[in-house]
Amino acid sequence: MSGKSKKLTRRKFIDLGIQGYAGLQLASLAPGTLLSLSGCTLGEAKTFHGVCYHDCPDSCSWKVTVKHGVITAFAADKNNPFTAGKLCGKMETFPQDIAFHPDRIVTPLKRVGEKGQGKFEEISWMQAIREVAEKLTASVEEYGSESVLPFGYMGTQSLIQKSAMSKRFFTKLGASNLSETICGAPAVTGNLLANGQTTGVLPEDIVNSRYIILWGTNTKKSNIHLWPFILKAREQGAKLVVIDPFKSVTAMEADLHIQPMPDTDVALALGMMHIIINEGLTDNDYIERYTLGFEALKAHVQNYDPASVAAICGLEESQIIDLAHEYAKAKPSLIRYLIGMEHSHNGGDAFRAIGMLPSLTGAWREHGGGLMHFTYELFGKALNWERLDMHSTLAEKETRFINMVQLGRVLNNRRLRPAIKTLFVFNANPVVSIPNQNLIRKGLEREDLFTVVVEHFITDTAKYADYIFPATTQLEHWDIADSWGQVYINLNQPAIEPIGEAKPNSEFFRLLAKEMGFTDPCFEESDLDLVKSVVDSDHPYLEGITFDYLMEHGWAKLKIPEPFMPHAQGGFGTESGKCEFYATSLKNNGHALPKYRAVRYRNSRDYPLQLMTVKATKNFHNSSHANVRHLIETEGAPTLEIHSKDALSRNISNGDLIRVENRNGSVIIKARLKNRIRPGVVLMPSGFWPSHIKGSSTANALTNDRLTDLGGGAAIQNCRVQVIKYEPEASVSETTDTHVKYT
Ligand SMILES: Nc1nc2c(c(=O)[nH]1)N[C@H]1C(S)=C(S)[C@@H](COP(=O)(O)OP(=O)(O)OC[C@H]3O[C@@H](n4cnc5c(=O)[nH]c(N)nc54)[C@H](O)[C@@H]3O)O[C@H]1N2
Ligand SMILES: Nc1nc2c(c(=O)[nH]1)N[C@H]1C(S)=C(S)[C@@H](COP(=O)(O)OP(=O)(O)OC[C@H]3O[C@@H](n4cnc5c(=O)[nH]c(N)nc54)[C@H](O)[C@@H]3O)O[C@H]1N2
Ligand code: SF4
Ligand SMILES: [Mo]
Repeated sequence: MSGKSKKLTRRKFIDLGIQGYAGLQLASLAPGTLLSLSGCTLGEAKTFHGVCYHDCPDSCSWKVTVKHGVITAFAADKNNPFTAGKLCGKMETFPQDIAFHPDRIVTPLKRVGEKGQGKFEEISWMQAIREVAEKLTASVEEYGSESVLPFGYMGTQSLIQKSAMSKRFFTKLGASNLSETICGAPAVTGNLLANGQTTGVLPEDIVNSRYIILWGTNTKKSNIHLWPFILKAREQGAKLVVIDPFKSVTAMEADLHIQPMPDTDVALALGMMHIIINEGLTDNDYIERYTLGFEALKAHVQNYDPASVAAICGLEESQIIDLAHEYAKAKPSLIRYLIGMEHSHNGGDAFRAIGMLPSLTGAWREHGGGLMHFTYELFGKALNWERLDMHSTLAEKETRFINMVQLGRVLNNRRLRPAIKTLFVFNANPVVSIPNQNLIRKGLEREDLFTVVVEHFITDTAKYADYIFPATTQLEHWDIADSWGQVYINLNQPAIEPIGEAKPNSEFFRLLAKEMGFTDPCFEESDLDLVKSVVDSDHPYLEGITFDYLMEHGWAKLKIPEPFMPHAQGGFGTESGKCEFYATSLKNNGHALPKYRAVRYRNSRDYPLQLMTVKATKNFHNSSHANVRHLIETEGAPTLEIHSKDALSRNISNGDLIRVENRNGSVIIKARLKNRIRPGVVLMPSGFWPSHIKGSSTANALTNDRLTDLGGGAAIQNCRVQVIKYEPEASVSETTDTHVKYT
């Protein structure tokens, strides 16, 4: 970044910020200096309520104490029983790591270099908004409003800054819609087909379970606040089973780890059904009353005998038989799934088939028995969503949907009518997080593409922007959060003034709406108005949970009648009200019953290994925090898990630098031979920023934008690669910006 801010230099601002956070040198700094940082009045220490903004099932509550405009304490809210007094390691030092990060963007920026080069100059908000509005207006006039694509995702999942104003803006503009499919779409679609809702057993009720299967979810890393409840269940005698092709930190703790080949879970579930049905381990009364299509399912699973399933999954027959017996006989038995295995070709049907198991055994009848998936539908019922997005008052026409998984393909598709000419990226870092990194970069390089990014940092995506606008963090703005993994609603109060000239996402869209001449009153609503409107609902789950209540307490548990046993007596959300083993609506496209479909790979001789790229990092959250030095150091350089058999045949030893490659790209990384993965499969963490890595490519440089069987999700894991020992003279450029050291 070049140039100076008109007020404070960026460097000085950050210095002040860090001193401010540490709460040091209060005596030696004139109060006025600190005031200029925070704008807060002098006086007593004040504590503010807040909530973690990450796309995480836990949505932890926190408290921020500010004195003399300086943050003096930042910690988990000890009163919230789910947060239980602890944020995860990556969030404990959030204020200094993110809000006061020395690379934080503090003014709007305009590109002066080549696209992707990352050269910008500072520009005032007024001027930048004016220029963006002019370009947008001209482009919409020439190419139509659907040539505009908003690529906004879950960088913050709190409701106001996620999409409240942006949704209004893009609806009014008539832009293309983004299908938000990178996370959850196949899992939800699969579960909905079977059960009509994803809400099952509530997280805290897992303590009542006596047989717990964590199926394709790495709880100890990705859902850490559920773990203590699992430990409690184990203290009371529960057996813990983990089903995961990788020996994750969670699998290491299990009583039983079942390690199938990736993307074969649907076959495993159908194989379990084969045994449960044929051996009469079913709850026939439950099936009779509350399910549909049992006879069709019974006939179908005859194809999934233990021998066939063992061959598909790469397991022993006895493992499948024992698992089916134990699961069907244990009471209460619970299956916990979340996201992991949805990123595969068979992902949707895997979620559907597994979601049927509790209805076969009648597990739903027990408190703590059944299926645990998402909780967001409870908030869907309780909160006032219509007021939030105002869609019905703003939409003038139906506009097309663009699948976010295929961003690279879409940006490079010259036959698309209209082609994407303007791209807004906010709450997202697609160059890192979306499949086919190199195709996305190629699309972002297009000279005729106008790209606007709203961010905290110049990410590997923001480097391609024509304009970047500085966004506030959760410490600096109002918000309110629902959750997809628990049942607490949280208020987020701003604790400090925005750093530099940062503004909330909502304000960016308000200013742009004004400049575009959008006069609808809903663009005038403040963030505080929006927060209040969300809880303006008389749903019984919100009884007594008002804005005033949240101002005082910060969070509240939804008033859900207890014990919550949603399907003890049926009550499924499907059209029939039953658990549907057979989906009549899909009769004509071959999807009426869940089915294993083998994927055929081209060039499998050249690329014989199956690559899994998962969120295996403890210290990053997707790509967030992957630019925080101490977290990078704690995490260490990314490694490729490879079985010693596959390594040996390639003359690769533990710690060797290797090149992982396929037709999409190549990644230079170190080998790790811990045999936590099966032969034939390799695993690499996603989340690292390409610009920090030798070779400038990370996991998604190898992945395909192939879609899943259901829900239009990303079949990221159906990816084949070859692995070779890295020869430094190979034609891979090295970056100078290397934070991750290979020593
Ligand atoms: N290979 C592979 N790829 C994957 C996955 C995988 O398992 N393997 N997992 C996928 C999954 S499940 C998900 S959810 C996606 C996540 O993908 P993304 O949603 O793109 O998540 P992040 O990469 O963390 O990027 C979020 C960005 O939002 C920014 N941000 C945070 N708060 C704000 C704010 O208030 N305003 C603005 N304007 N910006 C903000 C952060 O700085 C960050 O750069 O990744 C997916 N990608
Ligand atoms: N530390 C940390 N926590 C996070 C995140 C993060 O980036 N870092 N991201 C957050 C987000 S956005 C999400 S969506 C959640 C996701 O949380 P999870 O549901 O736990 O999903 P993943 O982390 O994608 O994968 C979980 C496990 O699924 C396994 N898996 C992959 N493919 C298959 C398969 O075909 N079959 C089976 N049985 N298992 C498979 C992987 O090996 C992995 O160990 O975590 C959230 N929490
Ligand atoms: S990332 Fe998840 S576990 Fe960590 S503080 Fe945020 S909500 Fe809690
Ligand atoms: Mo996700």
